[in-house]
Amino acid sequence: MRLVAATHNPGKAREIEALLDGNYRIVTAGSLNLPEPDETESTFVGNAMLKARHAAEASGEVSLADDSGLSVAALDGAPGIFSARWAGPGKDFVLAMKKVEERLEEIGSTDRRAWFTSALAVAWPDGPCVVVEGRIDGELVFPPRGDRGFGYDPIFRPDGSDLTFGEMDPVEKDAISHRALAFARLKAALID
Ligand code: ITT
Repeated sequence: MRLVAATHNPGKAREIEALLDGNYRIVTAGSLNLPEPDETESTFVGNAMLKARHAAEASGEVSLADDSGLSVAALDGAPGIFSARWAGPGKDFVLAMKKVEERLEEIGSTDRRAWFTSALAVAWPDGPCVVVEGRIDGELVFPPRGDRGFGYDPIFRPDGSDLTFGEMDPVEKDAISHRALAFARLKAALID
């Protein structure tokens, strides 16, 4: 079955494809030239539903969206839903990771607790929308370590691991990540 992945982020698209385990033929919103909607909601769940519904209406096909981000405890959950926007129009995540470090320095916090969230939504054209959320907790690491993964992966070390997501084999990240947990919940929600 064909599934539209409502994302313009190649790093995410790679993980979505791997986590679906070859069971679906993925086409991305980017490759279909679907316009990117403004993410106007105030939660991961709200923005995931908005993106999935938008892609389902624009393509006429079942669409899957992920809205995700890094939340820092000492920054009251920032950047959170603004994680992509902290990287600016140039999508500069070296800059975004530096910004996280600078904000922590500004407030003099040594609390490095953080978590990633992924909200996954599946929408049918003119039909229902199912949404679930996954989260993984860990600690921030400065300077950034590793060049695998995408986005904020080099500064996030999940609890129970010595490696940052940026240093991990993608298979290892996909076994434990916020996105993997959300996919497990999505499968349970759709099949059970
Ligand atoms: P789409 O909306 O087109 O899917 P986006 O990158 O704008 O792409 P989001 O609005 O959900 O997506 O922004 C999430 C940002 O959070 C993303 O750009 C990454 O920088 C970061 N992020 C999400 N999941 C991540 C992960 O597994 N590893 C590292 N960074 C992640």
